[in-house]
Amino acid sequence: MKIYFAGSIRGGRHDQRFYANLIGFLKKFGPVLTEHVGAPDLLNMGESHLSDRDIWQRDMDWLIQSDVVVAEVSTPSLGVGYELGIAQAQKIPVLCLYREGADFRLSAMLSGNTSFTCQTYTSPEVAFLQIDTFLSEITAKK
Ligand code: 6K6
Repeated sequence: MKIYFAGSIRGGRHDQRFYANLIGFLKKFGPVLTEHVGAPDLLNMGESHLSDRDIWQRDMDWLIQSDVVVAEVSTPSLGVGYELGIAQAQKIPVLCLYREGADFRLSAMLSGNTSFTCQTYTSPEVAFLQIDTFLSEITAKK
């Protein structure tokens, strides 16, 4: 199962360490194509060796070949919202994880979207359990 993990980059990196934890957990289920989203050195400046056009092309190639998208959506990000719209158009199952008490309210475009599974978590363990449940259901349907 190819997994596309989406998390904020230019939207803000304060959840980066948790993204890395989530990616580590997701790797038990299959390759995570976007492992760099959890990298501590990505910072807000970007991957300097790639142009924005190269980044977009690479990410779109990965997104359309992925079997599932898992997004951490506590930090609002234009890029993550865009990726989720593409995933919906491609009929790729999407799990959105939102931290209870996050600084921003989750967009109704995600929480009100019946094509997405949106879960609120209170601890990393709860988020892991939600991932486990979601991916097991996807696997069972195949
Ligand atoms: C890194 C840091 C700043 O700019 C970058 C460029 N590098 C990116 N590398 C890989 N994926 C990216 C990059 N920028 C955006 N994305 C994709 O959009 C990721 O898959 C994230 O899920 C999402 C983040 O979007 P923004 O709007 O928060 O940057």
